[in-house]
Amino acid sequence: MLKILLAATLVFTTNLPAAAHEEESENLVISHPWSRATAPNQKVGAVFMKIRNKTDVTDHLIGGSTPDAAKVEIHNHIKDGNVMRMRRVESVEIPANGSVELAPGGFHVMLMGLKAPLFEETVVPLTLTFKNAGDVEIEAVIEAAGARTATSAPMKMKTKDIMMKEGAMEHEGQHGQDHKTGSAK
Ligand SMILES: [Cu+2]
Repeated sequence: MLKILLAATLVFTTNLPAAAHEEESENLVISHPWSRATAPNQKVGAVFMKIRNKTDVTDHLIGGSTPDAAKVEIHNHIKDGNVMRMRRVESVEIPANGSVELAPGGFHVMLMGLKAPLFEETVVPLTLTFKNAGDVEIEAVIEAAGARTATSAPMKMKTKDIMMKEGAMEHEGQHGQDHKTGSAK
């Protein structure tokens, strides 16, 4: 536990570039696109990000594609009684001079028919298609399988970032094990 706290301090001061991962096009800023590592037999993945519209015109995310999956859809989560269900939607509106967050429990970009598992600390290249802005290329960073659930996010993200630091990994003999323990707290 002490080790994790120390490493967390390190992250705040030295790991800013990873946290600030951002793609900027003429019209849009897409901040920290990310997804979760998948199990070998898992055929779908969800990509999350924040999209900011720098223009005076409303835009819409209407689709996308990736070489790593057969198909890309835009989904939302809706509450059906006590159950959260995913539903395909036509588009996500990005207000003029505003932003929208694609996050667990809400809107996401769904990768259908993954051709290979998504491995932690790799990236998925993704082309997003917008009504006004056209195609925007991004790379989603793959985080740990359980990273950032709908209820608790920031601490888990930091725990994961710790593990990306070479120094931290050298100290942790059983990297995977320690990570699970850390995330669960
Ligand atoms: Cu979905």
